[in-house]
Amino acid sequence: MKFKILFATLLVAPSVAFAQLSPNVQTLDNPENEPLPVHPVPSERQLLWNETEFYAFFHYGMNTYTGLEWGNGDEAETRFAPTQAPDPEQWLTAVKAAGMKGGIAVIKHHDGFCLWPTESTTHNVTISGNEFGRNTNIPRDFAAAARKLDMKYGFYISPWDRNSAHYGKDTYVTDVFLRQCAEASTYGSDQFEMWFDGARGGTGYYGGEGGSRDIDADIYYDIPNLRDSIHKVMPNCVMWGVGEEARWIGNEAGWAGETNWAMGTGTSGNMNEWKWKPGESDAKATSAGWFWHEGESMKSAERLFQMYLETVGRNATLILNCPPDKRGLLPDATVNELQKLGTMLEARLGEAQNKAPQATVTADITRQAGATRNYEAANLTDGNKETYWAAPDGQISGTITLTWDEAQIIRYVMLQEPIKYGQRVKAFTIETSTDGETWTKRGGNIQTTTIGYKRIIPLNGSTTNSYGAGCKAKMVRITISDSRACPLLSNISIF
Ligand code: FUL
Repeated sequence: MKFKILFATLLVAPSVAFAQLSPNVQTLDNPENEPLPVHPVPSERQLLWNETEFYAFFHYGMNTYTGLEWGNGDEAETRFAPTQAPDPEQWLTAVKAAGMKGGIAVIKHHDGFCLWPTESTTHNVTISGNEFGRNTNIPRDFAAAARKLDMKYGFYISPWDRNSAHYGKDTYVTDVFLRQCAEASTYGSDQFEMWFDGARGGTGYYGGEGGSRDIDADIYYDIPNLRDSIHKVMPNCVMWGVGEEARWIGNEAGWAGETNWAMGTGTSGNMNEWKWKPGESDAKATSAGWFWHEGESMKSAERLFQMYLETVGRNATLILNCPPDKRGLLPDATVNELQKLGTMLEARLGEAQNKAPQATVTADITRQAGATRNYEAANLTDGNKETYWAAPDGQISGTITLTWDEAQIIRYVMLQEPIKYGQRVKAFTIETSTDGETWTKRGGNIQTTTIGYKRIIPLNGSTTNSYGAGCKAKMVRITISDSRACPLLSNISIF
């Protein structure tokens, strides 16, 4: 009997004691001592998508010439008559100067007019009003320009089609809509996002029949099938909106919640949702509609910078609409303001301004290193997105301190979590000190709750007037006080 008990104790006890004493020790099945992910986690394509951060929306088409925002579908093709050759390279060059990494071009809006020579409908550029119109092929030229400029690109193809006689019938999905998606993909299988908005039908021309046609989007468009087909051809293409791989941020005013989870819906998401659905904020750079309108003006670079802080700086992506005019070009005022925005972003948040790499970085706790990688605080400022600082398992807090030899004037702190392990941090604070003894909390009343892919905190607590005089600091202390599992950070930048 005694022998039996001893044997059982020997068998069980060592592993229990071992686990209690050093929970982070490398094990055979986890030689790198990597932290476990907290679910949900993003797919590979969602990770790549998030890195695009800031990109443009180009609403151009029949509405540019009719002055409408939602064409009825009965507009004569001849009304599409650009006064010059539409030039997507000019569009993308201008937004690249603003710091954008890509763009999405509307190639068919709700009015159904297709901006390429499609086989799916006669309502397209081939019978438009002039030579410039008839030679237009936006998906072809947009994809080519993006590749030339080393930018990402995607298309907006409206599922709702107010022109088509087939709309509301099965033939629309198979013979018109899916065909259009397939045709668009022939201009390149490297689209990073396709934008399918939620418009579910309503009144329209419908081949002359008129009336109202309403559908249930999920069932009618056979979304799971569409998503699978798209991924087969374009493995890195995120299906926005009805595709459920990225979500609408809940407003068109260019802001996300200060708390913003990559799960759930709306401005703030929901920590407890099971699906990874990061927020995208669609907003207008101009004063009127999504399409170009006579007399509209461009928002100021300062206002757009604020939008950037309130979207990209709050764990969302920003898709900023810049509508081409009747020439098929971005107006000069748009090009100029975009250039100013780019200069402003470089001066305020450009890598050359980052003061974190010159600081010494320490953490109060650090996860034990694995066979070939460590989780030290120095990983936070090494400019490598694959390395990160990690706390040991079982910890839900941690403090990181950056110290410079000389005091610095600073205005913004940028934080990033390595989101392939899930979004984890629930609360943090930022403090500065000039002597290491007295600490001042920064960020005013901004809720320092979530971080996610990227969070930018203006230290003066204002997104409308964030630049200001800055604050003097010899040290910055970031304290994570709550997290869904041991906290991880991949980057700290300080400007
Ligand atoms: C919405 C559309 O109805 C608007 O016209 C615009 O294209 C916007 C970006 O998406 O769903």
